[in-house]
Amino acid sequence: MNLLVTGGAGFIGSNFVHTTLRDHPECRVTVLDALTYAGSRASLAAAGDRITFVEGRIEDVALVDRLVGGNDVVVHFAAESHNDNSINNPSPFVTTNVVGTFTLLEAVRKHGRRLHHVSTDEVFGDLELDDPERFRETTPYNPSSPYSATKAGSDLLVKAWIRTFGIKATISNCSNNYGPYQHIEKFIPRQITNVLSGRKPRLYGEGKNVRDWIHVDDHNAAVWAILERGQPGGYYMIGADGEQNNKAVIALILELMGKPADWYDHVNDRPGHDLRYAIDATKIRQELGWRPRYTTFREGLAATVAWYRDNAAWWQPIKAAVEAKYAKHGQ
Ligand code: NAD
Ligand code: TDX
Repeated sequence: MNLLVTGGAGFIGSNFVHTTLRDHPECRVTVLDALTYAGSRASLAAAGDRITFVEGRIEDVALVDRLVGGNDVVVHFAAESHNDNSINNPSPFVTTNVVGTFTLLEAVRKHGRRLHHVSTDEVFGDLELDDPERFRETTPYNPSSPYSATKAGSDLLVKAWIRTFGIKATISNCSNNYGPYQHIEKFIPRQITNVLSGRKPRLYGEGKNVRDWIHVDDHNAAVWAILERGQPGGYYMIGADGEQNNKAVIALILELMGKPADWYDHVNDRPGHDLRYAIDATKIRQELGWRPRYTTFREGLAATVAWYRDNAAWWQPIKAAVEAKYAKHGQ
């Protein structure tokens, strides 16, 4: 199988490439990535010359047409992915997430190729802390931020292309990922690298907000289950029953890193901050037999702390600039 992986130099995409080379050596992998601030060739260094790397944008019609035509399956990770950035400057989110996905869809339609579209639980909006409901495949879309609105837009385009044009596509909506190669602007690696740099972790607001954490390898195993056994036109929720509030996550990071429990700062909250995400992954568990391998958050988080400790060369050069950007917003 010839796989085109968009966004393969980013966090989840690079882990997907490494998983694929290890577990599916029969696949030929081409990565299409624009190498924005979030993408890095260093995240693919371990793949060596076993992949073809193309630097380019998913909105480039001619390039996308050629690459989609030359592959069997497209796994679409490329996106602008950070909520805080989408609040400060929404424009690239519309271009990449909406126009980029549209460009891929038109090429997939023309060439009759299979597409898997990687999306997020944030398209469903948020839940109250005490709501017994969790997001499932039938939950209505209700996004809150410019990021989640553009991801919702991209999902709806894929759904329309499935129904109207009969393209062979699947969609997954996953909860918050953590693991190696995650950009240090994101919550967990920001706090780990803060501690490693002698800075206190930074908690938005009171820290009551809940996220449903999943290790990136479990997310990618679910994507593979969909590629191999998913129903054409099917939608799948991916989550590992990992609900934690942000305060508890910081407490665990401090404990794992040998710091006092109160060694963190409260900083400005995120405007429109979603309160809680929670996934009901019954469908993918029952229909595709997928199960998360990381059953405790502590185990996955300890491995992630060790990865950032061992790979300082990957994140240290950008740490000061990331923190300077946050400081401008009192975060
Ligand atoms: P990331 O920001 O780490 O990586 C995105 C990658 O896409 C980068 O390598 C970047 O260079 C590339 N890219 C950006 N714009 C591009 C463009 N116009 N053309 C080509 N490449 C471009 O993101 P991530 O966290 O790895 O997320 C990957 C996907 O998974 C996204 O679609 C995101 O919405 C989704 N997702 C992420 C999470 C999470 O917790 N991180 C959870 C659920 C779903
Ligand atoms: O320094 C911080 N302090 C803090 O308290 C940062 C960066 C974040 N937070 C809070 C905000 C959120 O409640 O932590 C939580 C997680 O924040 P992010 O890492 O920015 O993730 P989130 O906004 O939940 O979105 C993530 O999960 C869904 C990914 O970035 C998205 O790409 C994915 O779709």
